[in-house]
Amino acid sequence: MSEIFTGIPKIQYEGPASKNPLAFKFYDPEKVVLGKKMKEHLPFAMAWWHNLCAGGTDMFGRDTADKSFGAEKGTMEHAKAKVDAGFEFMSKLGIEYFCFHDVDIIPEADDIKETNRRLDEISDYILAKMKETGIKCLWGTANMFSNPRFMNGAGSSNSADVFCFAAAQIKKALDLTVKFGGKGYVFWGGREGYETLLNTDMKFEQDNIARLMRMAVDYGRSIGFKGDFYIEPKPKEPMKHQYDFDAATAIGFLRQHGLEKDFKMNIEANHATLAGHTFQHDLRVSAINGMLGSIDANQGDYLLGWDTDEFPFDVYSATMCMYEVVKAGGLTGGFNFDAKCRRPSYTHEDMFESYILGMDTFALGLMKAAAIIEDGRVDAFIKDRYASYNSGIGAKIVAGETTLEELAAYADTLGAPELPGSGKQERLEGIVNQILFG
Ligand code: XUL
Ligand code: CO
Repeated sequence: MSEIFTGIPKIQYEGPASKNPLAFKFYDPEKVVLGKKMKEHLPFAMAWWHNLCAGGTDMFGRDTADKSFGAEKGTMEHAKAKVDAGFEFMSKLGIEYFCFHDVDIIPEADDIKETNRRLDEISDYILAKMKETGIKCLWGTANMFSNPRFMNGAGSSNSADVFCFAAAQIKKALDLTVKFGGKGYVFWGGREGYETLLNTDMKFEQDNIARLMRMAVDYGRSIGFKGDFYIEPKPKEPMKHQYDFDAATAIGFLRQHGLEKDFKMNIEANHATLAGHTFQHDLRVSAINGMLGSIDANQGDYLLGWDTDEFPFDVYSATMCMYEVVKAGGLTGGFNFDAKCRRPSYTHEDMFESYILGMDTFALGLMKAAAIIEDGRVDAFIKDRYASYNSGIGAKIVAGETTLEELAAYADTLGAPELPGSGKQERLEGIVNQILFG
């Protein structure tokens, strides 16, 4: 098989002073941070769809990037060329995982039996490449939002036939995920939501989504899938409202339906910001509920109200992300670059430079988060802020050893209580800046 990305070498770490665009400035896979190698802190994954399929099409114009990789699009030869390109790409960057939707890896046929036959053929081809290179699968999923049949969602569709179609796709995507030894299986509820409540039975739709997820768990476990199922929350786009609005909503849904033991969150930065949260917020919500599973690493544009899926370059946000991940003891999943080059960045070289940007940003984030933790001032401040609960009446509250009457009697003895102490936000922000740039 001949080289596809000719002229692009294996990407090496050259250090912060390097001016070579095709080198890592900060991502040094073997460097030890907080007792662990960078590559172990940061299991990066390539998103098949953006990197190997998307050509820059937007609502106003067709592809700018050529992703044919020397084959005719829409054919199985093209599907195989994408596999060749993908594995060369990951090998050159030292990326150890990939993520995929069923329809990313083959041209979908009209008949699902033929689609599944093509999936069998391509998955044999992918598996051989995995064995040859040691590259692994982070997670798989079924695309249940692009085909017109899913215009009203999959589990939330008004049509039982569409629901069955979704079940069939999930079954096959789970088969493939198990075949690849994938660590996770993702539900991104692309159209699981509504455009208007005038035509929507919200409770029925949500119960049906839970039924589909329960069947997926039962089937997955029956074929030996031991990994995590993930919900990837997103508040809107393509639908006006999506049921997996944010981490808190999705976790509540899972608990309501008894699915919380099998599921974790796959948190995407740009989805969290669309929900009106910071990336860090949704990571924290997931972590404190024991459900921080995996991350779709990207970023949005604060001036735009949609999912721009940009490669992450915001070191501040990546730092706070890595602070959450390190504090949570790491991810069971990894960091999937659910990101695409900007439309005018249409060359093969841009594909590499985008990943270098993303990987360097998270390497910086990791090192800066480690520095914040090692510095200790932020963590010490938080601990001290709640010190009134360490003894006396505070300790009784935490231990559950008091009553509202006792607390009211205690309050009677206080006169005017002292103010709760300065939050010192500006001091803490200054500490973070000092650590990032000092
Ligand atoms: C869409 C999105 C998806 C999921 C997988 O916003 O993030 O690509 O990650 O279906
Ligand atoms: Co995503």
